[in-house]
Amino acid sequence: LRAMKPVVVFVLGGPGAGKGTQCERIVQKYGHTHLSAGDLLRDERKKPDSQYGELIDTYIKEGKIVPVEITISLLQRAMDQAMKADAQKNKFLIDGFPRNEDNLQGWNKTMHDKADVAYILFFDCDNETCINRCLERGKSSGRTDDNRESLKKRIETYQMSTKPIIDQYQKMNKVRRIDASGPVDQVFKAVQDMFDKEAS
Ligand code: UP5
Ligand code: MG
Repeated sequence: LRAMKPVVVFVLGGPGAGKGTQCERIVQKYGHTHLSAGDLLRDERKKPDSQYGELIDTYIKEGKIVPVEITISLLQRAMDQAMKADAQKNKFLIDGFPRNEDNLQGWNKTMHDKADVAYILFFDCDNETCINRCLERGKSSGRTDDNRESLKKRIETYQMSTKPIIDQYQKMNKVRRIDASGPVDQVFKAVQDMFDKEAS
């Protein structure tokens, strides 16, 4: 059996929109491999020998977007590892990426012949709900960016840099929008309807 080319769904939406939560459910039901760019960056930051630890730290606290070379190298490594473990498991959810033009260009440059992007799964959620979810999580998450000051910047970055990327894909009819403001089960119901339609 030949190794299959990875097929990628980019999962986007504001901070706290529920990207990670819904990706976990999708993995259980549809068997994708879930790669969260934010989680990969946080893991990298924790490594004592990482040359990027401090940079990642600062960017995350400030809600700024890490230079794409770093993020892409982490994503590529994680994809390679997953494909090595199971070459037939080629469906990926890439969560929280691409967040800006730099990310998108970096992806296109490095990955255009290595993976196909199927569409953007867009979890659409109002800012207030997003902020409240992250503040609630902040009581126990230990995330350095789940506080009002960082959240203000994360929302700003999302509106200024990430929304235009979603709009760009929308013009190519490559956005699947899900209302993400309701309870988890309700959102996942909409996700399933979408996935089942997409597959048929
Ligand atoms: N929750 C989830 N769904 C809910 C629902 N329907 N109803 C009620 N509560 C719900 O959920 C957030 C919280 O809300 C949880 O407590 C959950 O239980 C609850 P989660 O599923 O974690 O939402 P998610 O959208 O994944 O939120 P997250 O905080 O992860 O979003 P961000 O996009 O802000 O964070 P990410 O980890 O992707 O990025 C963090 C930072 O890393 C960025 O700000 C940036 O500095 C950096 N970064 C880059 O530089 N480049 C990248 O490519 C990626 C990240
Ligand atoms: Mg997340």
